[in-house]
Amino acid sequence: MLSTMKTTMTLENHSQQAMLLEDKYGAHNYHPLPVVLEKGEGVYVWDVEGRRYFDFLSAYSALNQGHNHPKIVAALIDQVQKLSLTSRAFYNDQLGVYEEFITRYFGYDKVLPMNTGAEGVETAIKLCRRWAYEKKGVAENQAKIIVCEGNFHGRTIAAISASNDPDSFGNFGPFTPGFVKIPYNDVQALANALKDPTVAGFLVEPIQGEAGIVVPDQGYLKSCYELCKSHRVLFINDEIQTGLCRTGKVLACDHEQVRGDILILGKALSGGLLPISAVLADDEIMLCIRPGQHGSTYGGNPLAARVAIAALEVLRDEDLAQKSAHLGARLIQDLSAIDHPMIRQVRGKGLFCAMVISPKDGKTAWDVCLALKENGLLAKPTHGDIIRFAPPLIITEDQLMECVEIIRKTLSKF
Ligand code: IF1
Repeated sequence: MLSTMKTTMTLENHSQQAMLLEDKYGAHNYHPLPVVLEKGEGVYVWDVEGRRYFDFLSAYSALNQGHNHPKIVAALIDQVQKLSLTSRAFYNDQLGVYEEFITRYFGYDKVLPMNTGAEGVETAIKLCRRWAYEKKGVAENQAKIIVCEGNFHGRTIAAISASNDPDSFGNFGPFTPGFVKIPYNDVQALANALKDPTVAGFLVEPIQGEAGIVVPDQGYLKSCYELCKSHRVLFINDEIQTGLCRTGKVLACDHEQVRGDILILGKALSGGLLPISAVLADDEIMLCIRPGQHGSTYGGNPLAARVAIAALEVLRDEDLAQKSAHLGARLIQDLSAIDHPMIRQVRGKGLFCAMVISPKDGKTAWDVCLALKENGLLAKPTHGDIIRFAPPLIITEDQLMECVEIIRKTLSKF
């Protein structure tokens, strides 16, 4: 039916038809930019009308290696033709190899493989609470986890219970107890909260992504880590968005030589090919969960194991941390040099950059993103006035300069 309709439609209608189908048959839990994508390769995506765009969102840093990286796709195709899923009821020949690879890659004793970032966060919360009762001696059901205002740790009930963003938690109550909220980038606030002996963990994003790429003061993470250490509280590092070379280091916490007690990874762990997340910790924490006490159907599947190894090898072999550091400094410098009344601030670290936009003549960040789309660059605002600029880390300097010119030219029209 649809295919015959497609031949009789003008090209422009392909997009309209796709958007109408989503509107009619899909939940309205998103408000996407009006562009319908059909193909992706490297830093580029194409819409159904054949127009090419630079992808400056990278699926919120799930595509650090670019769209359909050939090495990662090859690993997926090879494995999917052999064995994709066993469940954890049985062993498979790929999981142990992956577990050894990723634990050595990041320097932890063990990994608990999951699928989405939110599941990784939930896993970390459960590990932290279990450690508090079994190792720290906190009374049962009394463990608290400190979180920061402005955080984003996923869309689950526990994650939104930790959120102070009404868009995240509004009308989804009742909420999970045991979260203490403090201001981000405020060491004294953490010190005060740590006076409570029932505190088990401090869950933090090294740079707050959804909040609009909020970079804390130099030394903040180190100070928080030291405070956690001195109070026997676990530093839980949510690197789902900031990790895997995005900010110019393998992990954002590497900028301050901080090693979290629990490390949560997701997104680019699969290079954008399928949902893969991972929680890493040493034995004292990880062995608090025993057989039958946690897991998931797809967690640790052999397909994810192969894909994740390839995704991590690409980050290492193409030195994407150094590329992100070098090109990110150039991007932030060049965007900061654009003189325009709508630009309130440019900030970021590596190729993890944000431009804060002030409305002008009724035009907002959304209008800027619509105009950027017309000029061949896809980005999307967060919190209304912040445009995130986060291209795949494989972008070349020439391509980046072309994108800076697109941004400059687009803004000049406002
Ligand atoms: C959406 C932004 C939102 C995350 C951190 C855990 C998760 C995320 C630091 C959960 C996921 C995604 C979710 C996605 C858009 C994007 C996002 F922060 F990146 F901008 F929503 F706020 N911790 N962030 O950033 O991982 O379960 O999604 O795999 O919800 O549309 P997930």
